[in-house]
Amino acid sequence: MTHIALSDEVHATQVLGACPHDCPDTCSMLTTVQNGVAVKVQGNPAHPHTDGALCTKVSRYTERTYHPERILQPLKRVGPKGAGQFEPVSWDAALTDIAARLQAIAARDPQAILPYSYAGTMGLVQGESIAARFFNKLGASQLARTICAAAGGEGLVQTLGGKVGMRVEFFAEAKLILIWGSNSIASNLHFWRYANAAKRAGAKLICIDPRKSETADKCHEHIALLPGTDGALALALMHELIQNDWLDHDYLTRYTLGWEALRARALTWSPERAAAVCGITPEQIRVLARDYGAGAAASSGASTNASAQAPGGSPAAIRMNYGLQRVHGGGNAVRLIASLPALIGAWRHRAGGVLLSSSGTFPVQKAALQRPDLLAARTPRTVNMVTIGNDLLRQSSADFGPAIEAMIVYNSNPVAVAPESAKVVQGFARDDLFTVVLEHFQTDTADYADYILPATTQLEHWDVHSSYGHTDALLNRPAIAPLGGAKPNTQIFRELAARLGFAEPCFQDSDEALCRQAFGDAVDFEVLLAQGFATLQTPEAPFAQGQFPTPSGKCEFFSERLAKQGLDGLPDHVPNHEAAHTSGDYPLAMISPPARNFLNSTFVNVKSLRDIEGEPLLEIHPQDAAARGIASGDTVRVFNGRGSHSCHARVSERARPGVVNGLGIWWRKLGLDGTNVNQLTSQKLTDLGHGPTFYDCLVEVQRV
Ligand SMILES: Nc1nc2c(c(=O)[nH]1)N[C@H]1C(S)=C(S)[C@@H](COP(=O)(O)OP(=O)(O)OC[C@H]3O[C@@H](n4cnc5c(=O)[nH]c(N)nc54)[C@H](O)[C@@H]3O)O[C@H]1N2
Ligand SMILES: Nc1nc2c(c(=O)[nH]1)N[C@H]1C(S)=C(S)[C@@H](COP(=O)(O)OP(=O)(O)OC[C@H]3O[C@@H](n4cnc5c(=O)[nH]c(N)nc54)[C@H](O)[C@@H]3O)O[C@H]1N2
Ligand SMILES: [Mo]
Repeated sequence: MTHIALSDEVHATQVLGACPHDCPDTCSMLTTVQNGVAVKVQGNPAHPHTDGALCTKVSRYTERTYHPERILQPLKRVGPKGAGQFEPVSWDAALTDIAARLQAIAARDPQAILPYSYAGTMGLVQGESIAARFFNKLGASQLARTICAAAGGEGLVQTLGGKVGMRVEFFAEAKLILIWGSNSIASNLHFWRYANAAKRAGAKLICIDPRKSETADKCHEHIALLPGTDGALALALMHELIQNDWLDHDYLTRYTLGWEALRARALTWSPERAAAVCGITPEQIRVLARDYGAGAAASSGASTNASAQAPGGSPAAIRMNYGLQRVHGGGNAVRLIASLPALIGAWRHRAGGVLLSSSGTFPVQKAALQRPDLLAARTPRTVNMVTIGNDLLRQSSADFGPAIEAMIVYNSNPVAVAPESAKVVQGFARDDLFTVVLEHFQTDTADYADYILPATTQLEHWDVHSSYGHTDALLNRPAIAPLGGAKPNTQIFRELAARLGFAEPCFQDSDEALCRQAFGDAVDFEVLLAQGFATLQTPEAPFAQGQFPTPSGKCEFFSERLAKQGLDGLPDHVPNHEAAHTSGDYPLAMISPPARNFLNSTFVNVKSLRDIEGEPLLEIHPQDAAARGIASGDTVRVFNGRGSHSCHARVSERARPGVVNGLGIWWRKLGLDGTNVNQLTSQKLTDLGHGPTFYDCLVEVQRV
């Protein structure tokens, strides 16, 4: 904490914090506090990845924190479920009643209680620490937290051995960057800085994305493939690398597993075959392969002594993001793309390789934070958060276990973000479901709560953060006292634990103590206290000489672990559940990627940001619009067998023919007809990891 004298009268303090949001950038934040009021948040100039700049939305964090609609006292439902009618109650009355209700259910079967949380805050303390201890001690159902990254994460684990990859700062030295399934300018702005530096130094940037995004605008080339066809594209790239011998044979021999089998499969994927699947031209694939293979082969080739730094080399780097794995074959697609750098030996350079997530680099002491030992001998069932729509509607059965009777929601807004909203809403509307929502605002989910409990924001509590886009740990100190009656998630679960008679001392751990437990001795807490961040010591080119954290230590093209599960050990192109052009009724593929000024459904209620986004829109290509008599600004109905969602059309070449883009994730109640895009998405799962398939969704569009 530093004290700065603004004038003789006003004394301001600057408090070091961390942006809590679900974004790869995990910025270091500086909050200026005057007389106990946070007046400004800004990026910490001393943190290299943040470089003194926050994104537009988080710059408005004080507007969000002091929002007149912040929930600052416990609320109890007085109207019908979903009507959003509540009256204030005391903390004591709320917690006593909640504890009694949970105790009564737990006495029959604690698995009828389900926690539902995701990454409203990415903090390790306000996320799964005391909360996890509480649900473990209770013996509640476990939640599979799959809604974002499960398929891609599993793809990385099976191929590279973990959620690991290039260090983000070295993208600045790459000569070729493939930005694959990522709108970096919108969702990974601080990576874009490095990509832009590379571009200024002469690197070529290629964007692979069905949508002509803001990022595609700024790249040299844009390959607008159909959603869910990335695996086919990667296989055809391999085909070309093989045919032209743009391969690092030495790297393949020493550091990979299953090359012969992968080679044989790739040779069945000619550019012509893949182009027909991807909805692009064979020539686009050939040019991409030449850029990727020929440039890199020129520098590393089959040489055995290429150094990790490779001065003068032409390292090729791939920035994948999670956009490409929200389809049936997302896991396999990530496996194939993560395999590419090994073919050309790109890993030999620190500026070569691939990055999807760096989160596996962090030494998070999960067991210390979450205390699975509190389960004792019990092994509760696991419920997948993606299928909450179906699961809330399931009866007790031998197969499923007890019907869900209570949900405790924190750090998440499932009514807006989970797929197939009609079912999610029907489930949350059940009169026999007891729902508690810990929130800052009366979200779509909070509308269905029996109790809403006011939670603190990042300015009001302690936390520590890992990152999935860089390799620095961060600390967040509270800048201001909790507003009104708000309490940190941790404190709410401590008080519930006390009322349920949970006597273990771990329920008394303070937030600061939890911050210290999160990384154990692996991160120097004094450094975190002093500068707000601590850089992990990791190799510059982690896989220059193999050493992948897989069972074999090699890049596993073939995964024995998958084969043992009865799956294909070798990655392949897995077509969408709802492949475009196959269904007469719903001929358009809809994707619903993030809007730049929202963070999932967070910030949608911040007026200044909503004003920038305008209103829920569907981007549709001029051809598809003309065929339906649709003009920009028309109200359209987007529909399929799961539901219907109305919004305004934007006729735009940002959409490719055959694909419409419904940028998300709006609050349902702020939409035209009380729905959002998830009214249309399905609960079908991915090939690996049991993840969601938000972008594997066929629709039809009609002018209203
Ligand atoms: N401003 C902002 N930033 C965010 C978020 C947000 O909502 N708003 N969300 C955060 C979250 S939760 C996450 S998980 C991260 C990463 O979140 P991601 O969703 O990966 O975010 P993007 O980087 O925008 O990548 C999505 C891109 O993938 C494209 N895409 C869709 N389908 C396909 C496909 O089949 N193939 C390919 N190649 N591309 C496809 C979309 O058009 C879009 O441009 O971003 C985080 N950052
Ligand atoms: N159609 C479609 N659906 C999608 C996606 C998509 O691209 N398209 N993206 C998916 C992805 S990648 C993700 S990650 C999920 C995101 O889904 P969620 O993780 O549910 O994310 P948010 O919608 O941002 O909701 C987080 C909520 O947590 C609250 N919150 C924040 N901090 C705290 C805190 O400290 N305490 C408490 N109690 N609450 C807090 C916020 O106010 C907010 O309402 O959505 C998924 N849904
Ligand atoms: Mo996400």
